[in-house]
Amino acid sequence: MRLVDDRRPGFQAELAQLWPHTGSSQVIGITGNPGSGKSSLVDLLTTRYRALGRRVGVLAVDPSSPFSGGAILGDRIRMQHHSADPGVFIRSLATRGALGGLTASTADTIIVMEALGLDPIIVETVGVGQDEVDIARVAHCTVVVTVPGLGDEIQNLKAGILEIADLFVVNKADREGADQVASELQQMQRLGVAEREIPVLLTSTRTGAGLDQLVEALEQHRRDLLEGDGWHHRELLRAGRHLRTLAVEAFLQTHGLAREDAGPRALLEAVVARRVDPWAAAQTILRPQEVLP
Ligand SMILES: Nc1nc2c(ncn2[C@@H]2O[C@H](COP(=O)(O)OP(=O)(O)O)[C@@H](O)[C@H]2O)c(=O)[nH]1
Ligand SMILES: [Mg+2]
Repeated sequence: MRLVDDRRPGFQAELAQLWPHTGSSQVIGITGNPGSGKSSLVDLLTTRYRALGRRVGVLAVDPSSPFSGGAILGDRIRMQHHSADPGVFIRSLATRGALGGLTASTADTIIVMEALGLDPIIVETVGVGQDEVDIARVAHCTVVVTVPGLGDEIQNLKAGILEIADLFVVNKADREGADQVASELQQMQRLGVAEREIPVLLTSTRTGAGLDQLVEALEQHRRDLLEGDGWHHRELLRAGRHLRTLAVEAFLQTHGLAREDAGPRALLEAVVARRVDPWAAAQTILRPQEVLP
């Protein structure tokens, strides 16, 4: 696992060995605004899946703050009571993708978890930016968490969220206004020309309300996908995204562009001095045999 985390030499060969033994675990993505209760939900979901005898993988994608780095302390403490449980495997990953969004190592770590027989594998995203859309290309089921009391709740749901949501969860249902948010989510779907109905569930991690229903909805979603060609379709999307991130990662690495501020120095100097335009510079990287003007 460490080998993959740190992308040490040889990790690809290790993963390649595991690959034939993967492909049946359900990957659940949990996204939504910071503070909406994603980590609390993951915690309670883990407890419920354990009660069903399932071995669970939890992957928390942390914001890679240059200041704090690493994992969020609160989440660490929260998941601590699972850490003594050999049936629960917890991993934190930084979002260190050069292009934003989830890194290739997210998918790689999931593969290791699958090979360990963990099912489901729950991925909690930071809930901001590109990784929110990205998660739908990583998960078989994407859960979008929202809460009452944000003001124009539904308007606040970012564009594109309807396309990625497989389940809506209105968490903090112990608070006022949760029913309102839920019915707005349902109404919004009626207005749109939804090709499928996205279930809306109310949960409270304070009282535990709705958690059994959430597990059942997740199980139902898996059954639905497996019944038709949905599972296969998701697998194709997932493979496409994984290949893309791997290819981009390798390309950036090869051309010294992996770091945000990096690039071939002479080329950068030429761009900054306006001797070369960025479009031509990009072409130069793609076709290094062409000489700089
Ligand atoms: N009232 C209430 N508070 C909650 C609920 N779920 C989470 N919280 C609180 O909301 C805060 C953020 O929760 P957290 O799980 O860290 O959210 P995340 O940032 O989305 O992972 C914490 O203080 C939780 O105790 C809930 O169902 N009801
Ligand atoms: Mg969290």
